[in-house]
Amino acid sequence: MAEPSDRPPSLVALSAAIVRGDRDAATEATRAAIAADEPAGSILDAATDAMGIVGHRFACKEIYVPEMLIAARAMKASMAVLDPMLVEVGIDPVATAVIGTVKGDLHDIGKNLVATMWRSARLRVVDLGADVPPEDFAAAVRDHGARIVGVSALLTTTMTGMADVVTAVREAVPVGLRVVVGGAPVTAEFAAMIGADATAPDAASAAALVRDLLGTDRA
Ligand code: B1M
Repeated sequence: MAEPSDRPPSLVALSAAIVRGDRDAATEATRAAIAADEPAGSILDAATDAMGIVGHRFACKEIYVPEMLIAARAMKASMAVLDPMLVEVGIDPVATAVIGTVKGDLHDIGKNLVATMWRSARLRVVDLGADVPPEDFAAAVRDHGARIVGVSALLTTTMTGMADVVTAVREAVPVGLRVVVGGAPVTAEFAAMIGADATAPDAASAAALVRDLLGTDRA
């Protein structure tokens, strides 16, 4: 991965646009990066790093929630342009996955990236959105015949709610359902403690993980 200082101009422009929350400039820079044949992974890295800078500034009280929100909108605008590059449309999905962000948690950018990477891994993905109560996860895995359920959390205060999701989905589908949890505060120890099957640190690893869990080449 290129160090931020070595990045080509379109990716530097993309990061800067996201950090200052300029949606139009973020869209434009993403298009420029694609036109310049930058790999999708590099574009994703530049955008994700920008959100890291935003988080750091928030933690240092240099910016507040409204600025974080407009940065998130700029990131989403960029991802909307990048999405088709990340998703290789699978003709025959190998399985269905349900994904959502845990109750009380509004962070959905990372979850959306995982959903995109899972689609690229030939899963049919039912995205429940953010702030999803355990019973909605349970109903969705049952109704859609899901083999994978993904639960995301970004807050230390909401990650504990993942345990309730694990309980609820295992009651709904006692056999054959694989539970994947993730998000910045989630560790392998925590995942094991709440009875999840696995965790992944980022969206690309989450796609590799489902390949392993489902035992498929491309899934
Ligand atoms: Co908030 N926020 N936020 N925020 N926010 C963080 C998470 C924080 C670390 C910022 C900070 O203090 N430095 C901090 C959490 C501290 C903590 O709990 N330890 C924080 C806080 C405190 C809050 C509020 C409480 C602030 C307040 O109101 N005072 C509040 C909570 C609201 C709520 O949820 N109830 C809040 C609100 C918001 C916004 C709504 C303004 C906005 C979210 C908008 C949105 O998502 N639509 C926001 C944002 C943007 C952030 C930061 C800046 C960026 C998050 C992000 O999108 N990152 C974040 C700081 C940071 O992350 N450095 C911060 C980019 C994204 C690609 O990464 O989401 O980590 P990430 O996803 C990765 C991996 O984690 C992983 O793969 C993804 C892609 O590679 N992954 C999975 C994620 N889910 C996965 C699931 C998997 C597997 C992997 O399997 C299923």
